[in-house]
Amino acid sequence: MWCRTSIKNQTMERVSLFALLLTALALVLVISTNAKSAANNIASIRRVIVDVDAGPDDAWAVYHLLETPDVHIEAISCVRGNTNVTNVGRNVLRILTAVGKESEIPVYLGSNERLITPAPVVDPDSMFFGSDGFSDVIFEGSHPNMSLLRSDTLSELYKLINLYRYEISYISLGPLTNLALLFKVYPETREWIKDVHIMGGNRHGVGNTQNAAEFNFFGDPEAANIVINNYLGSINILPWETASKDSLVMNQTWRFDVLGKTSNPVVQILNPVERKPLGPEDNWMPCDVLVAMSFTHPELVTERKRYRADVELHGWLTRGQLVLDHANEGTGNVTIIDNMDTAGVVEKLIDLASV
Ligand SMILES: *[C@@H]1O[C@H](CO)[C@@H](O)[C@H](O)[C@H]1NC(C)=O
Ligand SMILES: *[C@@H]1O[C@H](CO)[C@@H](O)[C@H](O)[C@H]1NC(C)=O
Ligand SMILES: *[C@@H]1O[C@H](CO)[C@@H](O)[C@H](O)[C@H]1NC(C)=O
Ligand SMILES: *[C@@H]1O[C@H](CO)[C@@H](O)[C@H](O)[C@H]1NC(C)=O
Ligand SMILES: [Ca+2]
Repeated sequence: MWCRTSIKNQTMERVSLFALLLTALALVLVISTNAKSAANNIASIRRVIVDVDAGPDDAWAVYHLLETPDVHIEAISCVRGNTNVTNVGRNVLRILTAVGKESEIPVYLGSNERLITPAPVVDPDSMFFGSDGFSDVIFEGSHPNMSLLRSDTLSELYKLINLYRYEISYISLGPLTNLALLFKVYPETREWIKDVHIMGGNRHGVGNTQNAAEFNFFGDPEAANIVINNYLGSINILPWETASKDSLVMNQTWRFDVLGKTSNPVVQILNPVERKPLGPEDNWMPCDVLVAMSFTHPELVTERKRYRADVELHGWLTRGQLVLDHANEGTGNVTIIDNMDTAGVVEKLIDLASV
């Protein structure tokens, strides 16, 4: 609203108008410099949602992402896999608490069951990482604060993906149930997620859970099928055959006497968890951290090929198998990571353990 003013007031107004202009100019300068540096920051920050069934290898992956300066973990979502979702949440909090980030990064409890068919009944104590996913190791000191675990999972993940459209990478290190649910409940997310990185599936039909199925894909075959058939961008998959390559598994001497000899609090937690399930001849396979590193340092990937891909749901012997269209190699939105630079991976692991 405009008011009438006296002549005296008009002089004063001119003076203050000049001051106002100067202030405005200064403000514009400040804002534009800030906006520029903010824009630089935004361009260099890589936002991720990490979906885990932790598992010590998930823990290594989360820790690597936490310690990578240009990566920001927007949320961690838990899914049943190595153990039930409550235990997964506890294991994630144990790692975050060890580095003082438990209040900084939201941890969501996701699905505790397959989408459609019931999972085969398994004795929890027969699981590779024990009934609690951390080899049932008894830890000294305080317990993680379980009240930090949140259950408004899908709606909160959707809010993040909507807020940062085309900016968030989704890194999936367990069964794909949460991401499949997200695609079905919030179909826009099929487009808005920047890219998807998956540990799971197989390249040559080599299984580790069934003859032809890998653990994470067999954990929820329908979910894997939904993700691969509905996502509109590109999917990077590090399959079981790559994770179990001789050049990418490490012997126990190296794992515990070299990598493990550190006061780093996360490595201190993971040492007993990883030692317990290994037999004398077994090697250490850090599957999930390979996926995390292929995301943070794509230059470590030395061999990759593109395919159209699908997941077998009906096979009598092959349910859960990742099936590649070999005849059309080089086209399709699924990139299979076939190999990584071992020396580079080892160097990054040593850097991480010595933080
Ligand atoms: C997970 O298993 C633990 C026992 O290991 C149990 O206390 C908890 O209630 C279970 N959570 C769910 C969601 O089944
Ligand atoms: C546990 O977390 C809840 C939720 O953030 C918080 O209110 C509570 O104070 C925490 N408890 C402890 C012992 O830190
Ligand atoms: C591959 O992704 C593009 C968008 O990046 C999409 O238009 C296309 O339909 C996808 N192709 C397949 C086979 O999913
Ligand atoms: C274990 O791996 C390290 C590093 O690759 C190697 O130097 C060492 O000889 C290996 N030890 C055994 C017992 O295989
Ligand atoms: Ca995992």
